Amino acid sequence: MTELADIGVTGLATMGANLARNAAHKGFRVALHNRTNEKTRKLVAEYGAEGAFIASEKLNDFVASLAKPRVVLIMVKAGKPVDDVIEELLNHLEAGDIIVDGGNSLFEDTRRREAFLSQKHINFVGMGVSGGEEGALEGPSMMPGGTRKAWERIAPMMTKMAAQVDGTPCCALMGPDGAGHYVKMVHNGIEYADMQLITEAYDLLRTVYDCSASEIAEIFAGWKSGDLDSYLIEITATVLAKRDPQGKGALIDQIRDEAEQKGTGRWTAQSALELGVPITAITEAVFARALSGRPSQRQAAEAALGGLRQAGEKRSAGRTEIDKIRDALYASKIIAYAQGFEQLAVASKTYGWDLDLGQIATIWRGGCIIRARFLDRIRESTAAHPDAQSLLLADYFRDAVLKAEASWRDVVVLAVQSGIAVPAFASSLAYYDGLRRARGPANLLQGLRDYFGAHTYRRVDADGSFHIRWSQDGTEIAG
Ligand code: NBP
Repeated sequence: MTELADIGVTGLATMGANLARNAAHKGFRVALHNRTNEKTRKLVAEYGAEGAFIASEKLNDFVASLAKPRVVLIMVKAGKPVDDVIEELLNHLEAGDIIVDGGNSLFEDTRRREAFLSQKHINFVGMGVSGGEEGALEGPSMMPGGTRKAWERIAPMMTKMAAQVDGTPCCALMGPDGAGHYVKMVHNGIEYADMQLITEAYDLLRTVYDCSASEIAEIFAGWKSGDLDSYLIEITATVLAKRDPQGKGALIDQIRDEAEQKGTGRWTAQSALELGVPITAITEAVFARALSGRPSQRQAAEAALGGLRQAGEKRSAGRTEIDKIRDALYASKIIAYAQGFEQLAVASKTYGWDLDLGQIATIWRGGCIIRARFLDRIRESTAAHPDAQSLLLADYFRDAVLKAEASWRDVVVLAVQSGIAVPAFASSLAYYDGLRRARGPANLLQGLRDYFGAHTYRRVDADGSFHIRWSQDGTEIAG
């Protein structure tokens, strides 16, 4: 009799196929299934020799080929397809089996599925996977959420399949139910902000200064050897240096300026609004993509309102100007990450997940799209200041933003004067300035709210709520 498989993967598009191959490369016996058979056949034909695969055309055969308690990794399109697959699997699985959803599912769906499946004594793990096609094959960052018992069963496989940094796997149990998918969602939100910031730095160098795409590629390549060292900075240099295969100069100039999105950035912003966490950089990045996706409106506006506001010749960028943009990028990036980590902390309390922020920084150091040297600093800072109310209050980040602050302001002023939109740079700076004010201007908001809605206000010199009888005698009464 054929030996049973250690893990089964159903859904063999880009991510599922590569994760299945990854598991096989690590010595696990992998059962394969896809709704339609072509993908399964193709995978076996092209890569069947890479490891021990057991392919099945029917779901019942696929489930029967798994060792108990069975581990089924679902890698299908997020949303209804996941529910469809779960429903079908339930006809074949038994108590104690484990379903892992490795797609980009909404954490609320994961919470719902976990509650439903636990009633049926099936363990459900919602696992965020980051790293794209290459990461899935070579070693992604994986963020599972579920019960400890289910984690213990899958951990030997997942920790081997994950990227490794300094001998530590980029995979750890995040917490129960939706915790893993939530962490992955915020990862993607931070990725949106990081990419938007990079795009704004590129725009300034390209549009305000007279830098060519290849010159900017070199500038980004240079930044890789400093604090900004990251995968996204590295691939920015590569993309900007790429020549058009159709022979029309830099490829970047032939790519339409309309960004697409699949929804995880928007979900991050929606959740932050629900939780009341100010994540300005991520939200502005989502809006910037939305604005980019309205080309005809932008063309009409440029014709009606005029484009750039630059006076005279383009400037040339020397070392000082380039360094200032680098500093603005770094400071804004610190804000984006501080905001993302604050969102994780608030969600953790709200949903009772007990997220370990240092551990999250640790598993994001490799395999995923936002992997960066910077995450080591976050890991160290959360360990040194476990109770800090913001990453910005940890010594390293406080010193880094203070050092960059003057350049950051200069760059935002330059952008504003030039008519260049830098929503993530500027909103990060606005957040920083708002955060630094122990007493801000919201006293006026409260006064106005009390005037039109009798919403009351609190005084700086007394406890309790108060209200002014605005339309009567103007006296103050306890609210
Ligand atoms: P897709 O998201 O493109 O999904 C295609 C797969 O879903 C195919 O195997 C398809 O089967 C299957 N499927 C669909 Br669509 N509806 C189904 C249904 N009702 N029942 C059963 N199977 C169904 O694949 P992907 O790009 O590999 O991504 C998989 C997951 O990983 C997604 O949640 C994605 O968001 C996430 N993710 C993707 C990346 C990336 O870089 N692509 C990175 C990280 C996470 P078929 O072949 O029969 O049509």
